[in-house]
Amino acid sequence: NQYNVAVVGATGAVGLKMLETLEDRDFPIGELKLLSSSRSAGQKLTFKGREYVVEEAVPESFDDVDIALFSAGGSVSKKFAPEAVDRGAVVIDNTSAYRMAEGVPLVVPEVNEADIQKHKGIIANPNCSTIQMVAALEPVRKQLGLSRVIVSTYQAVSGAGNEAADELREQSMDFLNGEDLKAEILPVKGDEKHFPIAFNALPQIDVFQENGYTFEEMKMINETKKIMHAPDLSVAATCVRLPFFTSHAESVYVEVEQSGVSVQDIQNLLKQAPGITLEDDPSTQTYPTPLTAAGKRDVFVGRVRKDLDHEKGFHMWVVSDNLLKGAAWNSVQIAERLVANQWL
Ligand code: 11C
Repeated sequence: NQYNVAVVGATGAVGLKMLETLEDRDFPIGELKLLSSSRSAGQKLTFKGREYVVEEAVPESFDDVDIALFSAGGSVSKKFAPEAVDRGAVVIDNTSAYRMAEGVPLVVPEVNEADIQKHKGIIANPNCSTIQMVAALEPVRKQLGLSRVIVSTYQAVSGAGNEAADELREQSMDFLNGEDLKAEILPVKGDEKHFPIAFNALPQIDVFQENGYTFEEMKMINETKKIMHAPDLSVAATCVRLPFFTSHAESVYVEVEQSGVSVQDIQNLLKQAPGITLEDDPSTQTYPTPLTAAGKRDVFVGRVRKDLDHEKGFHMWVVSDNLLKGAAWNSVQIAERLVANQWL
């Protein structure tokens, strides 16, 4: 079987990775449509050696489309995802527009693949920093139970899009040349103040909510509970942007429900888990970093340690390419499971 696929937001940081991933995985595509806002329409992109012109998305773009991968911002998804569904497509949406909506599955295949089949046209792809964390924690939760998660993130600028990556590049050059730094995008495009990211760390990702947490932090908290079907799990997050381009890293503290668990027990669970690579050996300085994880589809885990005071507490370091497992690969993986299980 072949499927007609549309990629909405094809020219963006995630859209380009979606095309790369569809090509790498040899996804069974009949016809491919590359769509964008009017601003990027007309650009040319190559897929499997053939050149495609990016078209402006309009409702009729979704006629005859089987699977539509959206990654062009929440407002585009709100406008066009229902149109695509009305025309018979299944939407895999990589924005926050529908993630917490009742009846919309929020899926990380290693955790809750079976939720895909409950879709009513839209399947949501979680936030990148959430995906890698739940993929690493699910094997632990399944076997040992989980009562508490406290995470601090170290996130790449590409999470905020190509403009943020350009801003880091320019500021880094200016900093090294002793010039004044221009900050216009980060921490959040359109927010009141901007601060340099080069040689800095910004404890704000996305806008602040009334409770003092940022939207990124609340995504990690709420999405984790929904994906794991664990409304009572305690989750707290602090999300920080750092000056590197690719991969998010996370320091994760968990409390398991079982007693008497060892570091080796957790390492063994992670070693056997799908989509996880354990890189953990202090004696050889083996642990994942953003640079070593970039360009790879797995979630990498290292630095597994037992808390020194809490018998059921463990710490670990989780790193993954935010544009691949955090976005494009997770979306394509959902599409693969959708067609393999005939859940369209
Ligand atoms: C960041 N995690 O690094 C964000 C990007 O909700 O899909 C992903 C935003 C989202 O800024």
